Amino acid sequence: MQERRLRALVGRLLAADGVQAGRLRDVGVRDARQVSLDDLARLPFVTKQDLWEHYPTGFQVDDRIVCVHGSSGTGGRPTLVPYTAHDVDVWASVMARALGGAGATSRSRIHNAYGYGLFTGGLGVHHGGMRLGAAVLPMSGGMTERQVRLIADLRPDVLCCTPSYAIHLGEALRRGGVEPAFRVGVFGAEPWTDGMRAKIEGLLGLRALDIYGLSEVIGPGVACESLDSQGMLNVAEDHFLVEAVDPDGVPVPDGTPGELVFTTLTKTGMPLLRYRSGDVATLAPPAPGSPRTLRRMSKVLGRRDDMLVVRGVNVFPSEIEGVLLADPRVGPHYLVVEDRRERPELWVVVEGHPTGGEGTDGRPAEGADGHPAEGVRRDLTAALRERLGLTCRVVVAPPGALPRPETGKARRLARWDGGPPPAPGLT
Ligand code: DLL
Repeated sequence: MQERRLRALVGRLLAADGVQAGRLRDVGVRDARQVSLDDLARLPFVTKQDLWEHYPTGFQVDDRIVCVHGSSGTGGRPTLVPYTAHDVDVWASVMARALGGAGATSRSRIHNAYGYGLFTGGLGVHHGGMRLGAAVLPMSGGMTERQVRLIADLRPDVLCCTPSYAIHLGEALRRGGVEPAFRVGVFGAEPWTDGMRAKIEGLLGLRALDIYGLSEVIGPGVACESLDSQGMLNVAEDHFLVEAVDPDGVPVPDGTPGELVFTTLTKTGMPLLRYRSGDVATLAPPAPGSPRTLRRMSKVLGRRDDMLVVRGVNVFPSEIEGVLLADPRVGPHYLVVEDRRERPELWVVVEGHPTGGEGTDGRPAEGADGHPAEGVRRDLTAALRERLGLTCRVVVAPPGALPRPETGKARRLARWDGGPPPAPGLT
């Protein structure tokens, strides 16, 4: 089926005679019937740069467009994605599948706090939830007090939002004395670790699953964990063929981290052949013994362009998050600052836990000067050095010092080239 769909896609691209048709002809593809799945690795890539160069609609190949989505994207440069009615139908079906795999049913109430708008999170969950026959509460992001109120009144069983907003909402529910009835949460749109998963599950009393997607490919629903997918995400490979490649674009074996490359087998508005996502993950076959036949991807390990190289050491922000979340004395909000002013330094700003958590031995951790924050700072510096092989400058700020993402994606990485520091406590 994938091969049949790949041929149909190549046929559509050649017939439209756009940018991708030219590139296919450059590698000798003139007839879609020549193409097999084994040829994939010799077909041309598409990159974000290509989409920017042909902004706004240079990759559109069908004029029956019913809506447009996109992302504000890196450096404020938007990427726009036109959808046909067929694309929206595919989207609804992969999202319904994702929600169903997470245990949602036609009797579910889905509290949807992903942003509605150009961003695909809100409307993606909306289409999928309705396709499933569930009741979707289109909350969008922000106005947290109102969200707490509706969670108390309507008692939804499924929560959909970014992981950082899940924590924010969980803290607000706790403050308001509301005990939610959520069974499962489907969280994504930004990187998060298993440490963050444990925090969210503890705070909200639900099973926290990861959903992945990107506007260029369709939005959320490209891949999603299910209750039985053993910590990996099932890729909707009947619609989005996935590969993982090294920096030279050569496919890597299963289990080796590589940049995810997607081919939208069934899309018609803006179909993409071998789109380089920039997201790094590993791939794996279906879980052994599982009735599911889809290949799986790991959680996103980082972005190709997010990898920091500090004094020659390669650092993914997710590794830092792993260390921070393992320490119960600090809260889940943090900011990593790449200081590029003179000697390259990595700052890690954390917040002390509001409840003044304890050291691993159960006693409050105190430094040489008897100040609890000093003990935390010293321990985190040591743990980060151990994990990353790099000495970071750790700042323990008071609870609430870092900005909270009410809407949109969490900002956990900042670059400091000069001017005022991007967080409190940096010198
Ligand atoms: O974030 C689509 C989405 C909405 C996914 C809601 C899941 C839930 P964009 O705004 O185009 O689309 O951003 C896509 O976000 O390339 C990744 O770098 C990152 N991303 C998305 N999901 C995850 C995830 C939506 N589960 C970009 N883990 C992608 C890590 C993610 N990163």
